[in-house]
Amino acid sequence: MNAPIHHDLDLDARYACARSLALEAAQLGMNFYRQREALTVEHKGSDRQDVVSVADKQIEAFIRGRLAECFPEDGFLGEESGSADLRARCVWVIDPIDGTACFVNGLHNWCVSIGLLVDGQPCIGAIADPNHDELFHGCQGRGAYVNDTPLKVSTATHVSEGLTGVGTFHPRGKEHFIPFLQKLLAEGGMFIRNGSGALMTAYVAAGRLIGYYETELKSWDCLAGLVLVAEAGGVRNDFFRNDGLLRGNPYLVAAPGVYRQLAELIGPSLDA
Ligand code: 2AM
Ligand code: CA
Repeated sequence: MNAPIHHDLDLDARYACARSLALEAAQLGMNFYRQREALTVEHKGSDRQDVVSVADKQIEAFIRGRLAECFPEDGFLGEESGSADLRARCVWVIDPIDGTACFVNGLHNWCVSIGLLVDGQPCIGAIADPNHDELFHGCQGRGAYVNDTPLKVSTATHVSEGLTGVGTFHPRGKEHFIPFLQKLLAEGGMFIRNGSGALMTAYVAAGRLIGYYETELKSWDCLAGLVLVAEAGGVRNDFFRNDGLLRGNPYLVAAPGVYRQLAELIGPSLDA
């Protein structure tokens, strides 16, 4: 399917902005990260594993403010500050820090994720990982890159040929996690969990992981990465069904040669 070309929208300006803003926000994140002992960490709701710090909130405010200045007509959805104008043609979907639990515990797997939906479709993505000097970015119809290197998904045809990213969290869906791991191992597969859905999605696009399954994910964790996966030749499940943009859903992205096998190992809960 040919990608729609949005001649009437300035996608060049939005793509450039997504990349530079992700890099700037990631540097802000690094300033907090180097002084993380001083951060007050709060828990979201009743899940003691779901954490947030002043860094998440300040970085989101920075990104949101800049986007409102540059593209006042665009909508916005962020993990920490909620949404505005979701009916706009262009809606930014951002996570100021994806991998917050890693961030507050001094583990280097976190990033800033900035995605753009155009007419409801993932169109632009920028994921900045300042600990590894990697900026993953892509735009519908124009390819996906890490820094200047093009991304391509793995050529694997069986789960035993590479690593599969996984993740789960407490409030919903964790009962599907162990059964999946058992089946993956029985097939000779192997799993890895790095704590950042955006980075694991980018790693699928880069062919570093053959696939990535999360029992439940939020849209701000994956929207930017979905652009990269599509542009790099990967496949995803129907993540946006049942109001997935706002509520989240089970999530699978993979190289085309292993997508079906992974979906079968997960079973019907993937698209329930
Ligand atoms: P976060 O760091 O932005 O919270 C890791 O498996 C992934 O799970 C991360 O992308 C993490 O995002 C996400 N995650 C953590 N808590 C979550 C929750 N309550 N709902 C959905 N995803 C969550
Ligand atoms: Ca976050």
